[in-house]
Amino acid sequence: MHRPNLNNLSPNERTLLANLIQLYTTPNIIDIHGNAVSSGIHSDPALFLSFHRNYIGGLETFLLQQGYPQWVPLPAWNPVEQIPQEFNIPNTGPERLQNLNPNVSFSPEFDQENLINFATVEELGEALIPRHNLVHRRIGGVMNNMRRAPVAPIFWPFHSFIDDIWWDWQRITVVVPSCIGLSIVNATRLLDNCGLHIDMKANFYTSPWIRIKQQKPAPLTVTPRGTIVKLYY
Ligand SMILES: [Cu+2]
Repeated sequence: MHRPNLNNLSPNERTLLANLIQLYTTPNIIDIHGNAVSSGIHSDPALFLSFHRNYIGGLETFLLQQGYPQWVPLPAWNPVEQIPQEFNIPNTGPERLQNLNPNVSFSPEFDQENLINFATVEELGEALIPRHNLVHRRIGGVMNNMRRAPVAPIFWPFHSFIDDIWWDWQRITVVVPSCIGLSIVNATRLLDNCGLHIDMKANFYTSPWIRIKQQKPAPLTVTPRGTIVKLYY
């Protein structure tokens, strides 16, 4: 996790952050989400992640402009914890939040050490969407209105939390580049740059200029950083 926990901020800080979020969420900003929902982003796993990252990015730009770099990246709220009182917004009217304690855990499936079980960003997004939907439903009120959910300030730190899971996954995995046709020396350099290693033993007595014919894992496979790639020539 690289985003600070919303619940570790002081109550005053949370009040200020919630106010800034409300200042940012003009009808135009809400419409961006509404239109994205209409065009189906919640059923496209990869787009679901990238859309919300950009959407949060808009708020982060705003926070920087307003002079609050300490909240970039935006703090995250883990829905296994209570929604803090300062984020109980709206708390009146038909759109008010119904439940501050949705009590939805993303553990252990989405713990760092298990993220490697998701072979592609689509798999990760697909697994995240239903759990994410459950949080929206359990909070209720405007959070259960997919088009208008960003009206609730807690929407933003909640999506920060989801985004952090994706970020972790991106950090521990890498797409294996193709070394086919490269010399051993250039392949080593390329793999090094991606945080991958080369099986040296296989190539120890060979000229470093021999060209690679085959590799394992195959090009474009998602694999943990630090994986040893075997090259054949
Ligand atoms: Cu959402």
